[in-house]
Amino acid sequence: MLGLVLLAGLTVVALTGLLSYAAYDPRLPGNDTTPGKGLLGFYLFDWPTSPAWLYRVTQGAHVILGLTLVPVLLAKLWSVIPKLFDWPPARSLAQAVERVSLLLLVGGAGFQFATGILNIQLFYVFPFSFYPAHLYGAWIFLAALAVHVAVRLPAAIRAVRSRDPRRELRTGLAGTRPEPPDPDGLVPVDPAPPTMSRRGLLAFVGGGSALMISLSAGQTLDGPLRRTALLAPHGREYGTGPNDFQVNKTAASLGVTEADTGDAWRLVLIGAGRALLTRADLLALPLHTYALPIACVEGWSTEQVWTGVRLADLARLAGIPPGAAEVTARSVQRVGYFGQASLSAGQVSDPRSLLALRVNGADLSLDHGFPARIIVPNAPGVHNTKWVRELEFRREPR
Ligand SMILES: Nc1nc2c(c(=O)[nH]1)N[C@H]1C(S)=C(S)[C@@H](COP(=O)(O)O)O[C@H]1N2
Ligand SMILES: [Mo]
Repeated sequence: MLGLVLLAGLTVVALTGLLSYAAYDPRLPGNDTTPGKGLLGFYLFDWPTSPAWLYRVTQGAHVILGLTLVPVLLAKLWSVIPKLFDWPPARSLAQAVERVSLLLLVGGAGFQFATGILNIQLFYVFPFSFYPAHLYGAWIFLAALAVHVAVRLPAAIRAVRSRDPRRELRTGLAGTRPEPPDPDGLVPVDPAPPTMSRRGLLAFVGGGSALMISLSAGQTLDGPLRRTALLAPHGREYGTGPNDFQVNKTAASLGVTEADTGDAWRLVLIGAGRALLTRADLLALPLHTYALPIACVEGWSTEQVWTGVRLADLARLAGIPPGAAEVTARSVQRVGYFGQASLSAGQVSDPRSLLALRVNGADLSLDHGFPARIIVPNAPGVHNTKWVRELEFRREPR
């Protein structure tokens, strides 16, 4: 039963994770956090701009569901612990193959959960980059999972069918009997009397999972529910000002100063030619306002009302027709990661894609990217570059 829950849940976690990698658009210059991906990029596609909330849903599901499955995974490992240390390790070639796959399955699950949780908790303690490690780990785990499912699914279905769930839920500790010995040897040969009923185990694990959902979902749903997100590493309460919503990296933490962003700031617009624009020049262009979410890979998200110049208008100004133009946005930021991101022609030509100058009716605060930042519908948060210094438009290679 635990295995079947994990199979369903991890399938969704894996699919949303692979979608997240596609959302990063690693084929565009500078976006590839995993240059050595090789064949693993076979499924990449142009990440759409509609619906605007899609990445919010897929990445929220990835993170919340991952946390929710932690109690299930721990219970599953607990239930097979004696088998993990079986000796001799293999009695036949088939068994040797299965045990190697189990090593990759258990190790892979442990690695994926550990790196994912450390990353969303902002503990960057690993001596390697999260993005490639989590991607390679995913494929190793999925390959081992495929072997495991092929070998074990019939037994799992037989085991679930062998019991009437309603009757099981009515059986307390006194009526709980050990499993009869099984050919796989997962059942102890000489079990001690049970200390917990099966329904007790399910309630314990299910309760743990419910707790994980209730402590994490608030940061994806946002609004008043954000206060319930006790597992969120960022603040749980916003102020009431127009710029009072979650900040990922502050200007100070990246060494972005008033000098970089004050009166001397110019937007360098590169395309057929090269032009410099002041913030006043940008404010004099046609401005548009849209409510769009920021949805971070870490699972948190928040919708705000942005005002700015359409990227499509800036492409035209740069002399490249929108629809054929992709862009690389570079920040004034000199240290840290994520100081630049490239956007596809589809993203540039969406009328809701902005170089935002204002949010919720006020000028952007320095922490939210003043004087100008990118905001694109359905893009992962990391592509909404703050403190933009340069927009380089070029014809999409075809
Ligand atoms: N220059 C720059 N832009 C950046 C980042 C950064 O580190 N540097 N972080 C990105 C990430 S990961 C996210 S989720 C969003 C968050 O935007 P916010 O801090 O305004 O909420 O900004 C993006 N823009
Ligand atoms: Mo992010």
